[in-house]
Amino acid sequence: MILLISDLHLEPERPDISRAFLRFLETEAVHADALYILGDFFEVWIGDDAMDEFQKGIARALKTLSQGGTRIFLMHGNRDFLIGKEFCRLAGCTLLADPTVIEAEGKRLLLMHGDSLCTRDEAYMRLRRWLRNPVSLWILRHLPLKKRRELARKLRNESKVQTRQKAMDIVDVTPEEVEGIMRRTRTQTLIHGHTHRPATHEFMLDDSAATRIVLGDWDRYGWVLKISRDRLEQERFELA
Ligand code: LP5
Repeated sequence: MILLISDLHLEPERPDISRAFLRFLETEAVHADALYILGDFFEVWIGDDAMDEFQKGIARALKTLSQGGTRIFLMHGNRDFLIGKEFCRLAGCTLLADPTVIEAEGKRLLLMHGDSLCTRDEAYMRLRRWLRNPVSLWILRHLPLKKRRELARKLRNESKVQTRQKAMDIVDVTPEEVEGIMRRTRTQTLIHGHTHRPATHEFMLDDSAATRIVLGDWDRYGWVLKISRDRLEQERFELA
């Protein structure tokens, strides 16, 4: 069985979420062949060199899981795209490109964080292009810590203000983008997070049935998608 989660937004200010996550590792993930974390695992990540005790503790918990035999795969989200090799080494996880196609439990699955599908959100697309180009990434990684913290704080504040003013369909995935990438990757099942709108969408892609599963964000509840040969189901559970 494989497990998929995303959008935990782990931070010291939400000990209920990190407690639930640690419990999830010990009770659920430990029995899985692989755990896939599809982005926004942390609330914000400004570089591996800025890792604090909270983040190191999470890395150690993942390492324990990986040493027990569960493979761990991590994809960047829009909050933690600066996670790098050092975190992955500490956590015993493998960084996944966005998008990635995997073959697991007899299924071919397209995995994404989901933010790149929200192309109607032009202001975000501009910001994303700027933040993710190799030159910006190099500059961001080499800024002094104080500057990175300040920049992350300003971006969060501006994002909060602007996101509140955006229409619901602007901040959701664009159907044509979904169809386009599923055609290009020859996949019938897409799994992503980001939008915080957990659901399973069934639709026709050309002449075949297709599915888009949106993973839930961990806030009031925790969410996990469990996939085995005969089952594909997203479960919601209480954090406490
Ligand atoms: O995150 P979420 O889901 O709330 O909103 C996203 C989009 N916003 C973002 C920005 C992040 O929230 C904050 C980034 C965290 C920092 C990570 C490290 C940064 C590196 C810096 C330090 C090394 O991703 C939001 C989408 C929403 O998803 C739904 O898809 O709408 O996009 C925006 O809100 C973008 C705004 O529309 C445009 C923002 C322009 C910012 C202008 C810069 C201001 C500060 C400059 C200071 C020099």
